[in-house]
Amino acid sequence: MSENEQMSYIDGDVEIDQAITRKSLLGTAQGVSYAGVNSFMRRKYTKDLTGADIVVSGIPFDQSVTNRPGTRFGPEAVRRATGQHAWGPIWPWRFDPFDTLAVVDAGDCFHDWGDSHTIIQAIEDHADWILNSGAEMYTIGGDHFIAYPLLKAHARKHGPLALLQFDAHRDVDKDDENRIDHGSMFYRAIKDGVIDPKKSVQVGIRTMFEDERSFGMTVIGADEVHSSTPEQIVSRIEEVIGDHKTYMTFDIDCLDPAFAPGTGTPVPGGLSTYQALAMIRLLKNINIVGSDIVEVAPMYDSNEITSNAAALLATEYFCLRAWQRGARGTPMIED
Ligand SMILES: [Mn+2]
Repeated sequence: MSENEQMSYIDGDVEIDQAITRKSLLGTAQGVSYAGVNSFMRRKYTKDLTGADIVVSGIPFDQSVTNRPGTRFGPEAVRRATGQHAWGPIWPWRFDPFDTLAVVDAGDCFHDWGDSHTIIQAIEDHADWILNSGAEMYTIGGDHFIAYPLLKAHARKHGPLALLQFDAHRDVDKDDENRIDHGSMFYRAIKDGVIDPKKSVQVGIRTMFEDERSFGMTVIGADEVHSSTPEQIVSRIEEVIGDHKTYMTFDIDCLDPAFAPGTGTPVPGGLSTYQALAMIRLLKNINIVGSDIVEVAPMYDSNEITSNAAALLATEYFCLRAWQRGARGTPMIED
């Protein structure tokens, strides 16, 4: 190989390892889906956030779960699964969201695994670093507790937020501040004033909680999702949230275990992947300022069904955000 050919590997337009070889933050080059340096949708893997519109990062924390652990492996698995969707234009949007949005993968948040109580500060510091760069965050969990420090950091920047939560569980158990539990953090978020419950919607719920008060939130059960169209559910979401700044959190256990077996607290009777994708696709009027996807636990997965679903839900989110910033698809060519 000549010196010039070797140099082409650092010019960025190669078919493997774009996570470390790409120069532009925009665009998607063809690449192999099964090999190479792992990064979200083959975006640049870097701690340099300059010029990024949205920063993807992982929070591999799973020490607050009530049932099966393992979501510490979620970020790695979801990143790997996105490789099979990073080919350019995305159906049915018909555009590449990364032609519009500059997105980098900033790697994972570090915390001391021997001291769970440092997780709140570690995530807040990590989130502040990203949000202070001017970029938005997209976070891959990790168990759902991570949403609490993420919401705190987002509320510092934006004020009290509307929460749009896709989940089998409401996660509003009353708790004191010494506990780290993935079933109580939205109670804490309400109590702390970081989310506005009257502007918040929980979708896909199918479990009871100790205290069945709504705390002012709008609760849309899985049964209602099944007996409605995605359009009907999204118009209810719009009625509640209006143009309020919104944080969207997606617990993969919102999906039925048939569609997402790889999670810690699966609950049958949930949404299909299609129902969730269709709703995200319709959130065009929601003023989203940050989002996450949590609770993917790859060791309970089967044939990567769950990480693949999470990868496509994330991809759909980026298409939605690109559309909100003006991206439009090219029409199908008539012959
Ligand atoms: Mn859940």
